[in-house]
Order: sequence, then C-alpha cells, then structure tokens
Amino acid sequence: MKPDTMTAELMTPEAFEQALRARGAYYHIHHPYHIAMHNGQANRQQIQGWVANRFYYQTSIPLKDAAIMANCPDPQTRRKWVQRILDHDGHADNEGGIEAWLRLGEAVGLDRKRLLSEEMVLPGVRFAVDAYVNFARRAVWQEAACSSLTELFAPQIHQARLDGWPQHYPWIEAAGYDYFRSRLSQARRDVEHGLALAKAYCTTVEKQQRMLQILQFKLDILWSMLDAMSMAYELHRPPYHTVTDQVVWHHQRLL
Ligand code: AHQ
Repeated sequence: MKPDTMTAELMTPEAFEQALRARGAYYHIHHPYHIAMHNGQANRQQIQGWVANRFYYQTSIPLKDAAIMANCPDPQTRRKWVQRILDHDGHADNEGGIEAWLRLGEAVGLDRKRLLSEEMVLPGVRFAVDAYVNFARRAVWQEAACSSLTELFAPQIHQARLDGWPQHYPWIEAAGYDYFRSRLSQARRDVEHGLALAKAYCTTVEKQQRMLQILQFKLDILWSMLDAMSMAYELHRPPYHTVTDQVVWHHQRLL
C-alpha cells in the first residue's frame, strides 16, 4: 500500500489509530516460520535458532530505548520511557527480560554462554536489528518512539506461545515461558504510551503517512529476521553454506 500524501486526507486521531492497527495484517505472526512454530511443526534446531537470534533483538531493545531517551528533551516522557530499559535490564526486585530470555535459552537447551557469545546470530538478523537501533539513534525521537507500536500486536503472539508451545514442545522446560508472560502486561502498558505519543505528534497528513511508513519499516525488520532464520534453519542455506559448513560470519556488535 503506497502512501500518497497528495491524495491522503488528515485522519482523526481515532481513524489514525485504526490505520496503525490495520498494519497488523503484516505482523510477523503471519510469517511461515512463526506459523510453523505455532503449529508445533518446528524442530529443536529451529526453536533454538529462533531463541538465539531473538536474543540479539532483546539485548538491542535497551540500546534502542536509551537512544530515544538521549534524543528526548522532555523529562515527563523520559520518566516513562526509562521503564522500558528497566523491564529488560532488570532492577532491584526484578531480574529483567534479558535474564528471563537467557532462562528461555536454557529451557530450550542452549547454554547462557552460547546466547551471550552471539555466535548463532545470523547476519540478516543482525542487520535488521542494527537498522532498528540506528534508526532510533538518528530519527526524531517521537518517530523512533512510535516505531515500537508493532507491540500493538504483541500480546496476541505472546499469549499464543503460552497457549500452544507447552503441548507442542514438551521438551521445553516451563520456566522458559516466564518472559512471554511478563510481556503481556508490559506490552499493553507500552502501547498505551506509544499510541498517545503518535496521536499527539502526528497532527498533519505528512506526519501520519510517514508514521505509517515507519511502522511498516519496523514490521519489515521483524519479518526480515524470520526470513534469515528460514534460510538457515528451514532451507538449510545459512550464509556461505556453498563454501563451508562452519560459522564464518561476523558475530560482534560493530555498530
Ligand atoms: O519481547 C519484545 C519486546 O521486548 C519488544 C519491545 C518492543 C519495541 O520497543 O520495539 N517490541 C518488542 C517485541 C517483543 N517481542 C516480539 C515477539 O514476537 O515476541 C514482538 C516485538 C514487537 O512487536 O515489536
């Protein structure tokens, strides 16, 4: 759907929210890799690959959120936004999402050191995630903040995992599911703030149409991550597979 600000009309805040929600049609819950995991058709390597690659996304979220805060001059907004960093990095009485994801790793049979080494992170996943962090560093802070609105669709995907994975994958230890449970409420709270920011900021046709493109950019990031995993773990065509069966791609955060 190509945005055309020449003919697009200014939407009311309610209509703009509906337009944002309509992008849910392109959410990665509809990606074949995700559908296979949801239907119990993923094997151990495909689940482990997803957990190890998504770990790079999770550890990049606090960098993304800190970049937004660094660009945001409003203390009121920063006071709210900082909670997102704490949710992942942890604080006094909460281990945080990154620690919970490491436990998800152990629950699927991956040692913490393996995830922390980032040696399983595919180049395509790294490039997609780095594009998100770099966007947050350079963009107008409101645009970067609202790019998190793919979480409009996240509670459904976390709930689907909690509902379906235990039966499909009895080999995954139940302790691993704590992370998905934690996101159900955190995502809903974050989306409320993100939507308020989007409605307050997008007061012209140009800003509304640009924000829809920014949301699509973020949807593309999530979709592209699963494309890279499909190549490696479903089509058995990891990078350089015609040259070597070794992992030779870079696995350092260079940005
Ligand atoms: O676990 C996820 C998470 O912490 C976040 C932060 C948020 C952002 O700031 O962009 N997006 C996000 C997402 C998480 N989980 C994804 C999933 O499928 O488990 C969904 C993803 C998102 O919808 O953007």
